Formats: sequence, structure tokens, C-alpha cells
Amino acid sequence: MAENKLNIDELSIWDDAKQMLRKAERDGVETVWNRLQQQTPHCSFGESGVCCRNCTMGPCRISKKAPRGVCGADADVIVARNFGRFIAGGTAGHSDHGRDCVEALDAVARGTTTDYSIKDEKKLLRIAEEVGIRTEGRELLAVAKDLAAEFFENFGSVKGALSFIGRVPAKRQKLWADLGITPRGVDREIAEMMHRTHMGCDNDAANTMLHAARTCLADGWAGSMIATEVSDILFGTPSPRKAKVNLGVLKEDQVNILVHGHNPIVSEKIMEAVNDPAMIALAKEKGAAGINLAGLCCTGNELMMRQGIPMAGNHLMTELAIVTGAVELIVVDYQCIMPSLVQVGSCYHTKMVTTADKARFTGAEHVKFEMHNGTEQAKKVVLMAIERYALRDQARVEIPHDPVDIVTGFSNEALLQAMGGSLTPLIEAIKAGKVRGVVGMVGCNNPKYKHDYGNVNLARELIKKDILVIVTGCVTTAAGKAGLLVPEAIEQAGPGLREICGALGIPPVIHMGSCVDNARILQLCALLANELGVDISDLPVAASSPEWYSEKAAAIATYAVASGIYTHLGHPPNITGSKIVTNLALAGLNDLVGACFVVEPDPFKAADLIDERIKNKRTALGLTA
Ligand code: XCC
Ligand code: SF4
Repeated sequence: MAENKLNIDELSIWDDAKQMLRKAERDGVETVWNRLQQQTPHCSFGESGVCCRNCTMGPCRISKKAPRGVCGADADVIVARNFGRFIAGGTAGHSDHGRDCVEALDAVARGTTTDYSIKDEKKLLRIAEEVGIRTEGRELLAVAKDLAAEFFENFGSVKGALSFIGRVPAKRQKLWADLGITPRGVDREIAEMMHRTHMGCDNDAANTMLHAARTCLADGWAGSMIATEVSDILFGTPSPRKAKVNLGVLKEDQVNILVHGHNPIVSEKIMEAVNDPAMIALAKEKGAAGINLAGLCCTGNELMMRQGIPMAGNHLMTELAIVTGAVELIVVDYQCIMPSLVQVGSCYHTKMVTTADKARFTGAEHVKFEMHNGTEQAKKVVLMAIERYALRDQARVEIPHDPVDIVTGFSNEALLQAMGGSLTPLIEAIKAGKVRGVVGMVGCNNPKYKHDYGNVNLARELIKKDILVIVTGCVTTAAGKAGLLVPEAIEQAGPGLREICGALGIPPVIHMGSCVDNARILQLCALLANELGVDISDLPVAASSPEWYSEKAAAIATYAVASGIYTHLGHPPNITGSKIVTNLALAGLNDLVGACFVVEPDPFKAADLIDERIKNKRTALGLTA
């Protein structure tokens, strides 16, 4: 590696990360931070969104000297088209995950798999009733089959309306209809976005951005929402439980397996195989004390929420987990899995296993998971891990110590239960100003920013201001490591939040799941709005993604704003090359959908901006600021 040495202390706020970065340096392992250095400075055309590669008359890049591409598209059009395709990618990711869940539900209903089953029968019936499927006196599996069929229709546009449109407050539904952005079907909006952004179609930046909003709404209120609800039906609705977090969850004397990716359809099966007594006996035969399963990123969140499996780390910890030298095998499904994991693994004895045909990695072993063979394939994977244990070089093992305790498992169902069955205590607390507002903190890490600095500091600042924080995705691990996901963290909260969370026995920062589970936060906002008889944009709520990186995060942020939720980002998407698009995002959207984006890299300033918004919304509702 020819590049400059990294200044490790500046890269992450965590000791476990820094310890592993030093080890990576000693072991000659290249990480995401080394590669970022090689890629810096980034191309400024790409960064500001004014590079177009949509046809072979180009590629074109817009500058003062050349204000239009070969076809005549200007910076505004190009930026809007690029952003449109960006969020279409994110919507496709969440929603294809959702479709995979529906396929599992359908396979269970048709009896073509015995590897999966209905774990939450009550939820199946409740959701079926909600979307208009008759349940009385019917076989469970017949209802499941109808529900799967109903959900499949959300992907095309057979019905022209989403199953969960009824969850959206009436005022918001009207606003979307008036703007022409009511989503019709997930695949349809994505396909239309690809169509619109072909050369010679939608050449009006604002119009393209409206369709971007519609596409993302299909993600939030259909693709992601279906993924969440069906996962609960198949694997159980999460309820509060304890878990542990950071690299210290890896075990020196056990076979360590990491699950990484997003869909519980694979990771749940791996967990079952890990708990199989025959597998544990075999591991012991090979000299290990047992088999230890830990999660990374969102599939880690899914398993932690439902099963209490420990969380090894978030996005920027995925390479570093392997650098411990203690991981026998990492098994992945899709999304957010750095291709570099194959190379990092090959520096140790770590085997990488892929499971989905749509996410194969050169150099990894492919064990294809299908609906009918999950159990069998999971056992194969766990066997491979056990066999790798003998190859581990204990002299190269270094596991950071002391994992941190957390409480996880706050589905909306669980939150309601914690409040005695209704939202009233939360609403009363909001009215009384004890809980001044609610902020959903979501999303990723990005090596351009000090790892988890924004995530942790913003969460801390918000709870000090009596703002309840809900976390999902990779922010979860950050908040957990900072000790914010336990009831004792109320000591760090403002007096009102301390009183309310103390009385309910819940932490001031609540873990609500993975990135698709942001749909739970949407639903919670809708419930609050409906209860108060207002629109979502009237609520003292906000969203934030301080360290986001992915197309999916941009889709989430966009559906949040289009749903009426003011949304903070630590850095802008690649749109700054267009005044029209940037002004729309930072202000114009307020007039259209009652919410907009705000960009602020400093978490302390961001907390003040969010606080200001919450104050305004409280005052408008006639509450004390
Ligand atoms: Fe990926 Fe979902 Fe971001 Fe983490 S938070 S880096 S998208 S794993 Ni959703
Ligand atoms: Fe250039 Fe227009 Fe082709 Fe884009 S679509 S590459 S701006 S000619």
C-alpha cells in the first residue's frame, strides 16, 4: 500500500474499531478507509450530480463552459435524473426484500415449504382483516394465501393502490392525490422512474423529483412495510429482550459465525442450525466450546429484535469483525455487504458464503437458499464453519473485550404494550411537554465521517432535550455501544423524558429494528396523527440520518419527507449541482408536502435545528414549546 498512513484515532469514536484498525495495519489488511484515501479527492462532477451517462452521445458533464449535455439536458435535468435513478435503486432494494418475504409467506400457505411457518398467527389475522381479507371461520393457511396474493399485487399495479394506503392519515392521502404522487405499485414506480430518466422523456427537474417522491412512498408504505409485517408473521413480532453489542460478543473458544445482510429468511435458518444439538456436539468434538452466532448490520438487527442474538457491529465494523481473526465464517444474503469482505477473509481463515443468486461475490462459496431448502442449506453452512475452526491461528486472534448491554425488541405492538395497550400515555406526555417530540434516527456509517460520531452525539443531544429517539439500522449499534439502549440511560435524558421512560421502564432511545423497519416508525407517526386528528406534518417529530451512505437511505429520507416528516441528513446526496433540485429539497418541499430536508454535518447544531422544528410544531398545535 503506497498511500499515507491512516490517522486511526480520527476514524472512529470506538475503542474496538481503533484496536482492530491497528491490527489491520499490522496484519497488512486493507480496509474501507485505505480505499477511501485512494479515491480522494472524489470527482467533483459526480459529487455534485452533473455527470450524465444515460446515453452514448455522452457521457456528459456540466460546467460553466459546457452548460448542456450533447442532447441539451442542463444541470437541473441531469441532477434530477441521477437522483431519480439513485432512489429507484434504494426502493428496489427494500422492496425486493419485501417480495422475498411474501414469496416465503406464499410458499408456507401453499405447503411447498415446511422450513418456514406462521409464528404470529394473531398478527396474520389482524393484518389480513386490515387489508380487507375475510378471516372468520377460515383456515389459517387459506388466509395466508390470500394475504400473500394481496401483497404481491402491491408490486405491479394490478389494483392501482397499496394495501396499506388506509394507514395514511386522510389529509396526507388527499395531499398526495392533489400532487399526483399517490404510489400505484412498487415495480411500476421504479420502472417509470427508469423510463422517465431515459434520454428524451422527463426533462423538467421538479417533475422528476415529484416522481422520485412517489417512488419512495411506494418503498415506505408498501415494499418496506410489507417486508416488516410479513417478517413478523413468519418469525414473530419482536418484544423487548436483552442483547449485547460490539466486537466483544465474539468468543475466543467457540466457532464464530457472522450473519450479514438484511433478510431474516436466511439468518433465522442459520440461527436454528447453530442451536441444533448435533451441530453443537460436532463443534465440541472439533475442540470448540460451542458455536457462537453474532449479527452485523440489518440482518443482525432482525435477529437481535426477535431472538436476542448479539450484534457484532454496524456497517464500518464489518471488515473489522473479520480482522479479529476469530471468525470462521460469514454468511450473507444481500445489501450493504462490502465486496472487500472476501479479501479481508482471505487474510485470515474466514470463509465467506453467499446465499442469494442476486448477490454473488467472486471468491465466496455459494450455497443457494430456496424456500424449500433453508434448513438443509443452513446446516451445510454451519458445518463448513465448524470445519474451519481447526484452521484458526489462535496466535492471530485478538478480540476486543466487554460487550455492552442493550434492550431491543420495540415493535409498535411492544411499545403499545409497554404503555398499557394504547398510545394515550405517549400522547399525554407529548401534550404535557414531558416528551417534547419524537425523532427516528436511521441509517448507516460512511468512512468520510468519523465513525458513529454523528450517530451517537445527535442521539445524546436529543434525549437531553426531552426528545424520544427511535433507532433502526446501523444507528442502533452506535446507540447501543454508547449505552443509550438500556433503561438506565434515562440518567442522560432531560427531566421530562427521564420521568416518562422511567415510569414505563423503557430506554430513552428505543430500538425498532432494521432499515425496512422504518416502516414501523411511519406507522407510529400515522397512528399519532390519526389519534390527534392532524396530518403527520403537524406532529412534533423528525427523522435523521447523520452518517448515511446508501441508495436505500436516500429512499428512506425521501419517503419520510414526502410523508410529512422533517428530515436531517449529515451530508447532501449528489444534487448540489442543481439549484432547482437543491432548493426544492431544502425549502420548496415544505410548501408541497409540509416537510423538507435539512443538511448539517455537526450533530450538535443538527440537534438545535431539529429542536427548533419541534418547538414550532408544538406551538402550532397549541402546546408549550
Ligand atoms: Fe446498510 Fe441496513 Fe445503512 Fe446499515 S443502515 S449501512 S443501508 S445495513 Ni439501513
Ligand atoms: Fe449526455 Fe444527454 Fe446522453 Fe446524458 S442523455 S449522456 S446529457 S447526451
